[in-house]
Amino acid sequence: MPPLCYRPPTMSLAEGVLAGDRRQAARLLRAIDDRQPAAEEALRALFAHTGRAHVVGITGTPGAGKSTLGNGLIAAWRARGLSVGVLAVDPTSPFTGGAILGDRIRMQDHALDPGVFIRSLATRGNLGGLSRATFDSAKVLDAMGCDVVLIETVGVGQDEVEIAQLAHTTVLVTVPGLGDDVQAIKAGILEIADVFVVNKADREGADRTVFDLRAMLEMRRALLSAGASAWEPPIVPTVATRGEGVDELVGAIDRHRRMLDESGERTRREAARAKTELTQRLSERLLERSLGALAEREGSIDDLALRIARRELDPYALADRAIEALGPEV
Ligand SMILES: Nc1nc2c(ncn2[C@@H]2O[C@H](COP(=O)(O)OP(=O)(O)O)[C@@H](O)[C@H]2O)c(=O)[nH]1
Ligand SMILES: [Mg+2]
Repeated sequence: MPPLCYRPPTMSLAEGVLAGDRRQAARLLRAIDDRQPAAEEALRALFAHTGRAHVVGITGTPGAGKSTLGNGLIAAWRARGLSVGVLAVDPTSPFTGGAILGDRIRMQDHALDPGVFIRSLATRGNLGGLSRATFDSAKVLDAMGCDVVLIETVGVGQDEVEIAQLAHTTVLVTVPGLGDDVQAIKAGILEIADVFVVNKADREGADRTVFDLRAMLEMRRALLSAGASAWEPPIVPTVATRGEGVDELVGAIDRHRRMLDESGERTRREAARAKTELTQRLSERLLERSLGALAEREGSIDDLALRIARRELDPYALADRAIEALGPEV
C-alpha cells in the first residue's frame, strides 16, 4: 500500500495540453498570463505541435457586436464539425471589466460543449497590449487541437494592428448609424482587415455603411499599383443577434483561409509573426540579463537612472558597460 499522502506522478503541463486536458490547458494559460517560468518550459515542449489551427482575429469598437458574432461563429463552425478555441482579450483597464463578464455570459451557450474552449486573458502588465501573452495562449489552443482559434480584442489603440500580426484572418466589425463612422476607420485599419463586417444591419444606414466602405476599399485599390494582393476584402452585413449573415461570414473566412494556403501567403504571414516574436523574446531576454549583470556590478537601474539624471554618469558609457556586463561570450 502506498503511504496515505502518496500522489502518482502527474503529467507535465505540456503533456496535459496535448492529451486535451482542459484543466491543464487553463493552468498553462494562467501561467502565461502571470509570466511564470513553468509557462515557457511548457511552450517549448508544445511548439512542435503548433501551426495547425486557423487563427481568426475579430476586432472593432466596444459594443459593435464582436462577442455576439463570435457566439454565432462558434455555432457555425461546430455545425461544420470544427473544434473552436476562443480567447477574449481583456485589457487591463478596470472600465472594461464588465464587458468581459457579459462576453462570458453570452458565450455560456457553448460552455458544456467539449469541442469549445473559451478563456479570457487579462494581458496584465504587458505594455504591448496584446502581444506576447496572446501569441503564446493561441499556441496552447492550437497544440490542444482546436481547428479554429478565435481571438476577440477591443479595437483600441495598437490592438488591431497587433491582432492582424497574430491572426491568419482579421475580421473588422463596424456598425451603421454613427454618421461619418466609416470615415473614422483609420487608413491603417483598412490595410489590416481581411474581412469587413457591417453588424447591426437591422439598423438604419447599414446599406450606406456598406456602400461607403466599398467605395473606400475601391479607392484604395485603385491607388495601389499592380502587384498588390489579389485578395479583395469582402464586406459582410450581419445581424449578429439573429444569426443573420453568419454563414456568409464563415464562408468569407474560409475563402480567405484557402487563398492564404494556395498563394503561399500563410507562410509569409507566419514568418513575419515569427520574426516579431523572435526579436521581442530576444530583446526581453538580453535586457533582463544585462540589467541583472549591471545591477551586480554597478547598482539597480533606478539608482543608475538617478545618477544619470544628476549627471554623475552618462547613458552612453553605461549602455556600453551593460553590454560588456553580459560577458565575453556575447
Ligand atoms: N440591434 C442589434 N444589436 C446587436 C447586434 N449584435 C449585437 N447587438 C447588441 O449590441 C450589444 C453589444 O454586443 P457585444 O457582442 O457585447 O459587443 P462587443 O463589445 O463588440 O463584444 C449587445 O447588447 C448586443 O445584444 C445586431 O446585429 N443588431
Ligand atoms: Mg465583447
